[in-house]
Amino acid sequence: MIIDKVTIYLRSGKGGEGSLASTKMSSRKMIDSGGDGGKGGNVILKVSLHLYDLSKFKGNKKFIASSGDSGRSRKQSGRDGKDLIVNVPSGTRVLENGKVIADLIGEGSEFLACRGGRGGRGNSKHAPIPAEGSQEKEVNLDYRIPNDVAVLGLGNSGKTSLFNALTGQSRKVAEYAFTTTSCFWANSDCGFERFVILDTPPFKKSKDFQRLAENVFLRHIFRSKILLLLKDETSKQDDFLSLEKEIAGFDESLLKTKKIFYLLTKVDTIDNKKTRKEVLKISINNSEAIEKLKKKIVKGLKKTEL
Ligand SMILES: Nc1nc2c(ncn2[C@@H]2O[C@H](COP(=O)(O)OP(=O)(O)OP(=O)(O)O)[C@@H](O)[C@H]2O)c(=O)[nH]1
Ligand SMILES: [Mg+2]
Repeated sequence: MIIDKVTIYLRSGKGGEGSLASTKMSSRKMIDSGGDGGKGGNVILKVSLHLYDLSKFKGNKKFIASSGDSGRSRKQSGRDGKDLIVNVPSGTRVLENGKVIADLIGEGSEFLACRGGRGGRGNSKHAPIPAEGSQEKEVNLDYRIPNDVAVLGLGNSGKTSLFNALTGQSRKVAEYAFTTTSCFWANSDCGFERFVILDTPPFKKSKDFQRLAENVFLRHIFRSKILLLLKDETSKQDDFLSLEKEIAGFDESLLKTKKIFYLLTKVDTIDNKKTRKEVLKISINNSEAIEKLKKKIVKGLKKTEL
C-alpha cells in the first residue's frame, strides 16, 4: 500500500542572540565588542527521486532545524544553524490550512517551508538588534503520482495486462477481480518518446454518500493527461458509463480536463464484433495493436501540451 497523505510539523531555527560584551583596550578604554548571533537553520522540502511515497513519515513527523549560536565578545559571531532538508517524493503537494503552498515535481525541486530567524546584532555595531524567532507550521503532504496516462476499469477488465504490455513490466495478473490493490507506474517507450503509465486498482461502485471514501486512488489521476477507460469485451453492462459516473462522482472536473480513450479489451476472444466508432479494440496478444495504441497516446500527449 502506498502512503499518500501525512501531516507533519516543521520549525526553523531561532536566530542566535547578539552579544553585549565589552573589552578593555590597551588604552584602558572599554569598547563594546559583542559579536552578532548566527542565523537559524531553514526547513526546506526537497524532491528526492529515491522516494516513491510518504511512508518514511510514518514514524517521524516533527522536523526542527537548529538555532543559531549567540555572538561572543571580541566581535566573534555565533555559528549559523544548519538547514534541515526534508526529502519528499516527486509529485508531493504541500498544503497549509487546506491551501496548496507548493507542488514539488521533478529532480531538484524545493520549497523553503520555514525560514530560519535572523541572528541578533551585537553591540560592537553600536545599535544592537534582537534576534529573530523561529517559524513553525503544520503542513499536509499530499502525494500525487506524476504520470501521463492512467489505466482505469472495473475488476478483471485487463488493466494490468495492458499496463504490462505497454511497459514491459510483469505485474501480477489473474482471472479474478481485485488482483491489483494499489497504484503502480512505469515508463513506456515509443520510439524516442517516453511517457509514464499508471495502473490502478479496480473501481468499487460507490453508494452516493460514500463517494469520496471509495476509489481514493482517483486522486492520482489529477496529474494524468490521458485516461484509458477499459471495458472487458465479455461485459454486458455499459461499463464506460459506470466508469464515467464514478469519476465524475469523485470530481466533476476530471472528465472535462482529460483526454479519454475508450478501449474494449480481450478482443482476441471474440469474432469481429461491432462496437461504437470511438472505441479502440485491444488484445494484449496483438503486438501491432499495442504499438498502435502507444503511437496514439504519444499523439494525444503532444496535443495536450499545445
Ligand atoms: N485473451 C485475453 N485475455 C486477457 C487479455 N487481457 C487480459 N486478459 C486476461 O484477463 C484476466 C484479468 O486480467 P488483469 O490484467 O489481471 O485484469 P485487471 O483489470 O488488472 O484486474 P484487477 O487488477 O483485479 O482489477 C487475466 O486472466 C488476463 O490473462 C487479452 O487481451 N486477451
Ligand atoms: Mg490489475
